[in-house]
Amino acid sequence: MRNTVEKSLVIIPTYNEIENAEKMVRKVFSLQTPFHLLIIDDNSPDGTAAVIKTLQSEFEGRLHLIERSGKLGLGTAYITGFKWALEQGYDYIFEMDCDFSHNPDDLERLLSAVRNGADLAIGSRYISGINVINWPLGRVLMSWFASVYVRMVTGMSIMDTTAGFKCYRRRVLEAINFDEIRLVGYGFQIEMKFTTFKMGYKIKEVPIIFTDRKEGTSKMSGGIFNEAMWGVLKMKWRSFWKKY
Ligand SMILES: Nc1nc2c(ncn2[C@@H]2O[C@H](COP(=O)(O)OP(=O)(O)OP(=O)(O)O)[C@@H](O)[C@H]2O)c(=O)[nH]1
Ligand SMILES: [Mg+2]
Repeated sequence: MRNTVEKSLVIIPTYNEIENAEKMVRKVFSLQTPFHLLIIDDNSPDGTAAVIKTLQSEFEGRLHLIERSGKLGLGTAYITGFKWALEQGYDYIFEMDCDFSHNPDDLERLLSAVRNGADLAIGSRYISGINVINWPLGRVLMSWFASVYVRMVTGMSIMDTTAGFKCYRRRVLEAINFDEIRLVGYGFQIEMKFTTFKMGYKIKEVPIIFTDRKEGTSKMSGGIFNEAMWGVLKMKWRSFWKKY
């Protein structure tokens, strides 16, 4: 029989986040909800994984680490984390960045949305105006128009389609065939939402304020943007043919 105490896991992929890693771990464990953390580190050259290992004895049983051999991308990092979370029996599974763009204080608001009936809660920058701090205007516009484009192509009513701050109810991840998730980067975030949407699960956007990273370096690249633009069309096409 499964444990009756509900368990929440926050998955954080890291690549060269040494400036943020310890601060992030301490912040998450200072919250009232007893979240567990899973860090998926891709052999960061700056030694992020070593920092996590030194903290593991202090937070025994709550701080978990999976080390991969090299930079394999955000999408596969999350899929590795999702599979682990399901095996370990977690009920609520979160995605969050390590760079404090996502405010850990909002984890509890996402959790409440799912506890109150949503299957997927999305920390949304665009549900009440545009809540992005310190991004150059060009990047804000690109992200906002990308969301409009994705809504048009997919028919989803989600305002922040590329958001990466989320809480899934376990049953959503159990229902997704991860082998069929093709896109990486921002495309991965879109495809996970589209898959959840197509299966008819209840999606709720929770307004958040997103702040550009202060420490560490960006892993964003133009390639990821192109992949998302073309990938969304291909994704819609595949889903159209699957119906017939
Ligand atoms: N494990 C793993 N983590 C990654 C990889 N790429 C990015 N990350 C992590 O994923 C999260 C989001 O990456 P960011 O670099 O912040 O991407 P972004 O938010 O689009 O761009 P910036 O905030 O401008 O840097 C961070 O915690 C990164 O450390 C990767 O290939 N593997
Ligand atoms: Mg970031």
